[in-house]
Amino acid sequence: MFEKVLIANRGEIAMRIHRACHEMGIRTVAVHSTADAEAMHVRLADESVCIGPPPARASYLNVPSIISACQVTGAEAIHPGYGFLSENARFAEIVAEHGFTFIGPEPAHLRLMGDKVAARRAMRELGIPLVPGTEEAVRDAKSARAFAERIGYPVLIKAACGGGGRGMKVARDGRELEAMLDLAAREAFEAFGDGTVFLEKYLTGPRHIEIQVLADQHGHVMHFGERDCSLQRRYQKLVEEAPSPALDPATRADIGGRAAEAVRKLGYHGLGTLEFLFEDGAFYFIEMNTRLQVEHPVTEMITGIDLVREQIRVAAGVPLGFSQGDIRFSGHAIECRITAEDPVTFMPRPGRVTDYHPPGGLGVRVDSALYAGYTVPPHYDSMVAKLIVHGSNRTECLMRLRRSLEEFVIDGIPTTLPLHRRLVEAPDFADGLYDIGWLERFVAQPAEAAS
Ligand code: MV4
Repeated sequence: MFEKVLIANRGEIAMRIHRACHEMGIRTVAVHSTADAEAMHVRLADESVCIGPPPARASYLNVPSIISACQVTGAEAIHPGYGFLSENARFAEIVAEHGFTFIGPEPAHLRLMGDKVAARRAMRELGIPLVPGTEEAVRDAKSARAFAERIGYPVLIKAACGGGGRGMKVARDGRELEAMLDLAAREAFEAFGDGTVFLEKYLTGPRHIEIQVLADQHGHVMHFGERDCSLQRRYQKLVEEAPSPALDPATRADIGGRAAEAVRKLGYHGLGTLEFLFEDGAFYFIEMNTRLQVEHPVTEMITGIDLVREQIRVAAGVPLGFSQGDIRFSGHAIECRITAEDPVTFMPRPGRVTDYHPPGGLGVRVDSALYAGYTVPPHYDSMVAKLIVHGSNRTECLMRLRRSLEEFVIDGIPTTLPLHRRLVEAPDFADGLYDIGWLERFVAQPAEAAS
């Protein structure tokens, strides 16, 4: 096992990784920008290195600085967390070229899943169901139109290098499709340096359900069931839960088993998530995430397994110490992402936290790097805390969530806590009756009119 790990991230996820490391007897190195000198992840780590000025490009994405920090501190491995360099194949290669271990999959798998056309091809060949769509990139408007006529409108134009909703456009007929293809390609080129686009049938009211998988370097793969991440707004998830209110145990075992088998055949190592759209009882693969995800705690809460510890162990080459049959799903978990934003306009509102009192008690977990007196810097993501609640069933989980949101105090900056408090009172949420469009409609309602 590693003796020292460098954590190439900040905030709650840097603390989450530190906690896993210390339980395993691994010492930690924090890296930070000048804006984060007072950050909790820096205070908690055994050592810290300043890697640059506030903009992420100059610090948390500064590869030479991060590699140097590894060299001067003698860390053996780098955990990239999520965002930043976590899915950057070139970074993973550079880490390996310098003799360090990247805690994540092989560069080839990062590259494969970063290309959505290639990812679709790989999954199709492995028998994973896909949204009907082009097998190759779109070459010209004429063939695109011919293809769209076959699968039927509306269709979505997606960027091959996109993901997370960036660079998507809906076309309702042939005229719209022709008008939007060039624009989509130009936007994709500007955003990702690659203008490759492809088409998919546009599903209008699906749920977003993802399967957590873990693979070691010895051919063992398992799944940890699903997370329902349908409660999103502008591609930002607000609430996630496990299990999904829409799945039964047989469906879970079936899609989970197929996802794990596909990942085994790919020769993939590490943690991974297969994202699906789920509509009318059918799954359609859209993307695979090759990193630890923000919402991993809901899976930890219902399985009792420390996914970060397992991720570090498999990166070190340790065989998995348990198999699929050992995984027991117990109860229900819900995560609320709390951001430093105006709860109505969602504009980021960084600033100084004057009071901070997280909730506690049985089944309540708060992953956050906040403390009273901390100033949330304006340079990074606005998520300041994750509240994760577990109950023996969904009803108990909801009761506990309502009570925890009541207790939670973050003063000095506006946060989305009031929105979450309103959300837990919504009958549709209580009944688990929502799709990916539900939250957008909910936040558009005035507070008093909310049902
Ligand atoms: C789709 C879709 C409908 N049909 N693909 C958005 C994020 C990116 N990962 C894929 N996304 C979507 N792909 C087809 N063929 C609708 C979405 C989508 C969405 C997906 C998951 C969660 C929330 C969403 C919100 C809007 C659109």
